[in-house]
Amino acid sequence: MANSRFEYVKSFEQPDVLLPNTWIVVRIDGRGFHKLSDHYAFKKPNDRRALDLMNAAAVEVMKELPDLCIAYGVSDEFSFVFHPNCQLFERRNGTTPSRKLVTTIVSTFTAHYIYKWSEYFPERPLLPPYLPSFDGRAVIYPNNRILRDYMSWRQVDCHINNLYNTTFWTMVLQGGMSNTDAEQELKGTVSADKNEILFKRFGINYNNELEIYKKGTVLYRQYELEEPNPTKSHADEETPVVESKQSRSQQDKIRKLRRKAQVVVDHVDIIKDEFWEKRPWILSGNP
Ligand code: DGT
Ligand code: MG
Ligand code: MG
Ligand code: MG
Ligand code: MG
Repeated sequence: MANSRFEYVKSFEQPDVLLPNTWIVVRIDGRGFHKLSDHYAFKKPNDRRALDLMNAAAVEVMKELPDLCIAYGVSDEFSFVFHPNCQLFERRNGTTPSRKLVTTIVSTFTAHYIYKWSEYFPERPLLPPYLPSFDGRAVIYPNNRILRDYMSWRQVDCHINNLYNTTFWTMVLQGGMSNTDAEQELKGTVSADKNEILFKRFGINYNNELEIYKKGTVLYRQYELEEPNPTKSHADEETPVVESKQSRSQQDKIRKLRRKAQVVVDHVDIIKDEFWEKRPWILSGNP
């Protein structure tokens, strides 16, 4: 582009770089899904089709961006995780702009969510002004332990909210209580109290609820490498600093392997070591 007297406006664009060699998590969240879920009559507390649609859109994001190594979703949110050795958008030069990653993920996810909507809700066409949109943010985490604590935080949140919502909506829908009365009774209760209300009053054993509701959804790539009986734990070892040592062709090879791998949709514990020990490639980033 030729120089023009207008070009100086470029200097107003400020960098928003993400530190190199760190985990990057982009978390997206549905905007105003409280209203949206009411409008399209999502089942309370959990709508299986709505969750399946979230997961299907997230799988497409994983397929389009092979640099993603794991994702975790619950309710109207999804966290997408880039490995420290990821060189998407020229991270090699330390110049991955946060906004570029976030906007790419948010728009790719939203596009697929809307595209697939009619497959999951054929009888409820999307109509303005109730169109789904998502916000997003990128956060960096300096090591494996903190990345795993982030993932654990989201899964604990899933558990706490789901136990509350399951109890609340059972009291309202099966127990005939008003929203305010149920809310009042649940104020200050701990998990054991809610389990007891469910079991004693409604004969519901919370443990028998679906795993997708209790644990949320984890997406990762499956290779032939799975270690069925891990003998040695690599899960807590720090990621070696490989960024500057991986050549472009190595990166391309890894991307190819990742593209070919199947994206698995799972509903399992990601807090304990077992999940990470069985799939060492997620933390090692290779492939
Ligand atoms: P935001 O994120 O600040 O724009 O506002 P919301 O309304 O999206 O609030 P948020 O993200 O804190 O909470 C998620 C909302 O989505 C919550 O009100 C319940 C609703 N939601 C998500 N999944 C389901 C579902 O499976 N069934 C029903 N009935 N509602 C759901
Ligand atoms: Mg939000
Ligand atoms: Mg939301
Ligand atoms: Mg949310
Ligand atoms: Mg362009």
